[in-house]
Amino acid sequence: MKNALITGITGQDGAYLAQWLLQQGYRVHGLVARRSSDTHWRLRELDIEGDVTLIDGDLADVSSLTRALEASRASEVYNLAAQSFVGASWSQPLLTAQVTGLGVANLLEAVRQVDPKARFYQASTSEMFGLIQAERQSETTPFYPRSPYGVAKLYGHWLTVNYRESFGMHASSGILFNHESPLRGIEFVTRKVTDAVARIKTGQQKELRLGNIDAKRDWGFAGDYVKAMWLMLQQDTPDDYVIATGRTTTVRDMVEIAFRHVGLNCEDYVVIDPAFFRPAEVDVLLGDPSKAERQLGWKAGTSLEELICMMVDADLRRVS
Ligand code: NAP
Ligand code: F7E
Repeated sequence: MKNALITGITGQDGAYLAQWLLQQGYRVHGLVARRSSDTHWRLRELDIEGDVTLIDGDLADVSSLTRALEASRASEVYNLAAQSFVGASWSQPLLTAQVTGLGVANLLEAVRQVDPKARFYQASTSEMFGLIQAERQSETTPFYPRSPYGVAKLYGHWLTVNYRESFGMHASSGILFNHESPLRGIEFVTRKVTDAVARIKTGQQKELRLGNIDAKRDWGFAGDYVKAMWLMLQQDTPDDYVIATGRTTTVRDMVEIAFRHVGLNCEDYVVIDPAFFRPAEVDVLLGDPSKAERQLGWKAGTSLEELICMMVDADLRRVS
């Protein structure tokens, strides 16, 4: 039986990845940062809280990472922990640098010391493309991050490449485009929208305040994307892969899909609020996942319409 360690197991991707690895027969360990209130709701929703071993630790504390690696005896390490909300990275740039950026150095160093043969996955992001340098972004497109989050992730990405090249580590980086699910955090735009649609439909909310609805994103389903992470670590050779659907849609159109699903017209409820605009925006993202299709045999399997309807239905169940 293989052991895996997931940092960020209480997050959206961590929960789905834990579920997937359990289904593959792994013993799953998760690093959990101390919080004053409970953060295990996603593990409970997937009904796997009792099936995983949780280990206290923080990406900012390298001694806790060393202990977690020793305790878990992990042969596969998935680094999903991060301050992952782009909006918050302007108000907390140093924390974002420390966790999302330097945290990767802490974990790579801990892996190198405890078991340099362990396979390592880094959660890189399409935010690194930022001000896009090509219409479709692939593994060879130059980066131009537009937020402190994107900058921190770029450091983690290049450090992963560097540890692979310097020390021969099996370290891979998934450049994942936006992926969503009913387990998405409420601050991200898709879940903010689907939660609001459910509340408006049931008379618990009157309006939905949004920022730049002209932004375009390549949105997929998180449940599909975690399988790509696992596939990367099953390859003989470590590498970097873009994971995306290859379709881009405006926030405006995504909002329309959500309202239409419950028979409402979004124009009656959406209010544009400057408070939700960002100091610098990523206007459009569109991934080219052909390398992942070719080498991993991975392809996105859920359309945006299916995804948004799945999220609205889940939020309707929650608020009813
Ligand atoms: P998420 O839901 O925000 O989860 C982040 C996880 O990191 C949570 O479990 C959080 O714990 C944990 N964490 C935060 N600070 C930590 C610290 N100092 N030490 C240890 N754990 C800490 O993010 P996600 O959507 O699942 O994304 C997973 C990873 O993929 C992130 O690295 C994200 O940046 C990256 N990514 C996401 C997307 C996307 O569209 N979802 C796309 C590309 C890349 P708490 O629950 O206790 O806060
Ligand atoms: O914003 C616009 C906003 O916060 C999407 C993270 O998982 O994906 C995510 O980052 C777009 C942006 O995600 C609101 O300006 C308009 O253009 O859902 P989001 P994100 O910033 O793309 C990447 C790949 C990651 O790696 C990140 O970790 O929607 N937008 N109005 C809004 N966004 C929010 N949050 N709230 C609004 O009211």
